[in-house]
Amino acid sequence: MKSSASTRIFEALEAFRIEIPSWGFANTGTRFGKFLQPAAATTTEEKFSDAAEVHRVTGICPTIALHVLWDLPQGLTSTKEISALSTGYGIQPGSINPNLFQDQTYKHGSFGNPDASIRKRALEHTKDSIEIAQRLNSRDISMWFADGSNYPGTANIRRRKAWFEDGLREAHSHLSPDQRLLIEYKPFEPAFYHTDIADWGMAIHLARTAGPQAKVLVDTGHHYQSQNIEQIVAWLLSEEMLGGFHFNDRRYADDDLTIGSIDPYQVFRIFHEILFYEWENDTEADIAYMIDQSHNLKGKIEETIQTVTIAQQLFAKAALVDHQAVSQAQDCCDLIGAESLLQDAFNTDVRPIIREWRQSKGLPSDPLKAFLESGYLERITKERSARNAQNVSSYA
Ligand code: PSV
Ligand code: MN
Repeated sequence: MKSSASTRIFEALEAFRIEIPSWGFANTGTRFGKFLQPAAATTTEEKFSDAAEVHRVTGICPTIALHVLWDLPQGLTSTKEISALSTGYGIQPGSINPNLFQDQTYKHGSFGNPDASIRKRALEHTKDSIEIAQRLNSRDISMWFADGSNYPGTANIRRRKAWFEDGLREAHSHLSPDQRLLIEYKPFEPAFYHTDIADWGMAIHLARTAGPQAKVLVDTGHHYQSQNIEQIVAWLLSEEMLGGFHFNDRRYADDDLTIGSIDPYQVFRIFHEILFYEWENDTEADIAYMIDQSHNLKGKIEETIQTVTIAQQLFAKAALVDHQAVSQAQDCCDLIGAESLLQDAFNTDVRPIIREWRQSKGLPSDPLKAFLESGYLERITKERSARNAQNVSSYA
């Protein structure tokens, strides 16, 4: 007989899937330079292969997020190659990310550019991305804009807002009924004075203006220091506007560090708000859990496995919270009682039960160990090192 804790954890693990980003396997760095890794992926095929390896040992990463420019350089024509890779490696294309920031034309913005012909070009790329997603059976199109300005007075903030409203409304009209447009916000970087979609308030406004299939995407690194992210999550849930997450951890800015490496309790609190909402409303929140990290020093596949297993642990811990008891404690203002219910769940070692669950699924009980013993890393290091020694481009 399973204890109620293990039943809760088993149920939570059955439901928990997390998407990995193709760009997490490629060489990346900082604005100060890149340290190339001999085993980094240099082609889209290698990214699929690495993602398949992560899924093989964890069992919870069936999809890979794709960035159009980096993974589908020929746009719509590249969908044939992606479909073949998906079949070959048993990994489904996940969210599709248009690239509206890298091309020289986007120096002064994309949807918010004062030049109508550049706005049109950005919209065409977005429409192509929606069609790419349709051809690949991907549901979500993740919109992140680097648009903004560096100096006061240099941009008409209100007009740019209106251009964003128009562009997103138009993009939304091209979605098929089951697709979603996820709108990601970020308060700074690459722009340092104003960002056109700087916070969740702006994102929710634009999503509502765009149409019913537009939702907000919360990238955990896209907040100011010490901002209460779980409160934002709770509000978005209550407004039925939370579409998904880009998980990563941060110490200072948008650092894209391993999930939970700096503040695991933060991730736990986010998961708790979601599971508490689901319990209270007897519903399943339709949320895409995705990772958005770049590992310029840690081994890429190893780090992705580490991230996925930590996310799984934190989700399992959150599933241990006794919602009925929290609700009662909140109602009678039993502060220590309510808080302790969260702390007790967070402090429970869920790893033995997760190992049991993995065994019940025929998965390795220690995914990282299984990967390191598989010989895959040695093989790709040999195969890729020469190419990586020359390849200084990032992401693609
Ligand atoms: C921007 O910082 C971001 O979070 C967006 O989601 C991009 O698509 C991703 O990182 C990769 O640059
Ligand atoms: Mn992101």
